Amino acid sequence: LTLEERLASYVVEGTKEGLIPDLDEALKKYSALEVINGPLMKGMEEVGRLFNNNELIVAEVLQSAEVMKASVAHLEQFMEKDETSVKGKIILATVKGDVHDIGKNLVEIILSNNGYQIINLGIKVPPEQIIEAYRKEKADAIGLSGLLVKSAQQMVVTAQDMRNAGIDAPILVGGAALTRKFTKTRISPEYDGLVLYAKDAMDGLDIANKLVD
Ligand code: B1M
Repeated sequence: LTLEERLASYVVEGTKEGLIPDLDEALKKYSALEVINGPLMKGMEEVGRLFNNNELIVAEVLQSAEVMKASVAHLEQFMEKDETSVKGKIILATVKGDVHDIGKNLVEIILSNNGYQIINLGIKVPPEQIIEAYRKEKADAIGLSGLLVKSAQQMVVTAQDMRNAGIDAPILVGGAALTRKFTKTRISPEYDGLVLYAKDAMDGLDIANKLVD
């Protein structure tokens, strides 16, 4: 197997044996983020495909998730850091009913490496908790992540609850459950502030930078 194929296969097989030396090898060729977005994400996509075909069980997907998390944890130290003063404060949450957090945590790393203070509320976060945190932290924006089809609907509910609570801070949304179109036609009409869709973590950073400028 090539180095890239090996990296994808650690994720697919859910094994960490040999992972770290291969990640270090890959860093000679690629940036940390390229390793994540390239071979590791390719492995995750394959996991999703196999899971969909009932060729993997949840316990196996969890092991794949562990490999992805360990890889991101190792690669984080090699990511570019912008040491400038705090640009803004952003709340992050995976919406109610959804446990997927690898993408959200990647967004946290990218944003905090680039001057943002992140309040990460974790997974399965109900709207009330987001509203409470927003008020307590006086955040500049709220980031919602969701990977399940039902999470897209949950974002609509979350936006309604936030509007009812009188909040109109910008909302950044992302995760495989969403599309730009869904964001525009379903979430935005339920909210008074801006609702912006990010296709990946770097896109999330670009949008956050535009918001604070
Ligand atoms: Co789940 N799962 N899962 N799963 N899982 C999916 C999402 C699924 C598509 C797999 C499939 O069937 N093909 C499917 C959803 C189907 C649907 O609703 N249409 C699914 C399912 C069905 C389920 C369960 C229901 C399975 C079950 O129990 N029967 C269950 C749900 C539990 C729940 O949430 N209530 C479940 C559970 C799990 C595990 C716990 C085993 C594990 C998650 C572990 C964890 O996160 N700690 C897991 C995993 C790993 C996946 C797949 C395989 C991979 C997800 C992932 O981590 N990708 C996934 C299939 C797939 O997506 N290919 C699948 C890597 C990650 C970096 O990408 O999160 O998309 P992602 O983030 C991207 C962008 O989306 C974006 O930036 C990142 C890249 O830079 N982004 C944002 C994300 N959030 C953002 C927020 C932003 C901006 C950008 O701003 C705020």
